[in-house]
Amino acid sequence: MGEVISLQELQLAARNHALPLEALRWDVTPIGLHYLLTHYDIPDVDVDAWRLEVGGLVERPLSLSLDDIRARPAVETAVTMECAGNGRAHVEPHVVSQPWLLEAVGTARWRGTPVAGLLAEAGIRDGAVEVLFTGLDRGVEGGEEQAYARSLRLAEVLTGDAILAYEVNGVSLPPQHGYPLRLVVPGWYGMTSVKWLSSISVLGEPFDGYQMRHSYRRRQHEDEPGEPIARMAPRSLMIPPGIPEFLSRSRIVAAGACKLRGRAWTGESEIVGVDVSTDGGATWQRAELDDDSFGRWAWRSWSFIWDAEPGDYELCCRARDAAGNVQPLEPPWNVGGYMNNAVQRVAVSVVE
Ligand SMILES: Nc1nc2c(c(=O)[nH]1)N[C@H]1C(S)=C(S)[C@@H](COP(=O)(O)O)O[C@H]1N2
Ligand SMILES: [Mo]
Repeated sequence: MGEVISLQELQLAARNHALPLEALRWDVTPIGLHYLLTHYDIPDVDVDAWRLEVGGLVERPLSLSLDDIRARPAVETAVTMECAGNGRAHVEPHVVSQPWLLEAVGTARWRGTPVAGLLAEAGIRDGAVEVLFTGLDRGVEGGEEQAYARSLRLAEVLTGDAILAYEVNGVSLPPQHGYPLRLVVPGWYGMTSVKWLSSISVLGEPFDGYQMRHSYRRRQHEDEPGEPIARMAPRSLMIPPGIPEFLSRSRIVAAGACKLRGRAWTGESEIVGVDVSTDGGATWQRAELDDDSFGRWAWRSWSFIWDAEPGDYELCCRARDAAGNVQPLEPPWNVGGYMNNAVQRVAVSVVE
């Protein structure tokens, strides 16, 4: 941990907190412990005046109050959400932005109405290719004043499980998570799930706003277009065992059988296994993967019994998916420091 983080990065980190790793113990993250990422300010919303405008290439434009949306067919989905910048502070050379280490993730039960149903009611017109979701929050980024806005391919919206959520874990959305209404796109990195939604617009051309054209692309040089970031790559995390040393957060564990527990997720295919290493990734053993009990879009729990003998160790875990992807040992680099799913490393001293 020798990298230098600036006061500007600390300012971002203080506003946008991560999941304390011990909170991996809950299947559904208590909402105050779910990670948070807000590019600009949390907007001040007068819910009586607020409307969701649905327009663009539709037969019947809609203007809906929160009560109108709450009266629609409802679904509740447990969704693991992760920021695309998770892991950024570990990439070299250093990328300046929100300096996530590895815990920008959480799982929540989002309740709302399916986006596909709302669009079917509005009626999609010929020539539609994308759906644009715009938030109420405004700021300046890359020199451009903008409202936070992201688009999705029409087919993705019509065939996917995206919802317009007004509740999380059984309560109204808290201000920081998008009150009164947000988009939640299961399986995708968090930037897709636009908070404080104000409008949905069906477009005949791909949207080229800042958050699509410039941010959230994987590229090796500033001047190349790169690949848009979409679904979450496979990743696993463990609850650090034992107790922490205050400053380094390295762990002290009593010798004997130690049950390691964690979570694994992906937005691309399916997690098929998790491996654990006690020697920094030189050798691996299979962990026990639990049954997927809270749905297709939520993380899976895993455990591993470690016979801990006195000494110093570096624990690692790695997830494998059905397509044969496995978490790398070293952080991949790109301009934005996105999608770093390199294995977690936990320094542990085992004592008698
Ligand atoms: N309107 C708006 N939506 C937004 C953002 C934002 O800054 N403004 N941040 C995005 C990013 S980058 C992430 S990772 C997720 C974080 O959601 P959370 O804060 O509810 O965890 O929200 C996304 N939706
Ligand atoms: Mo993010």
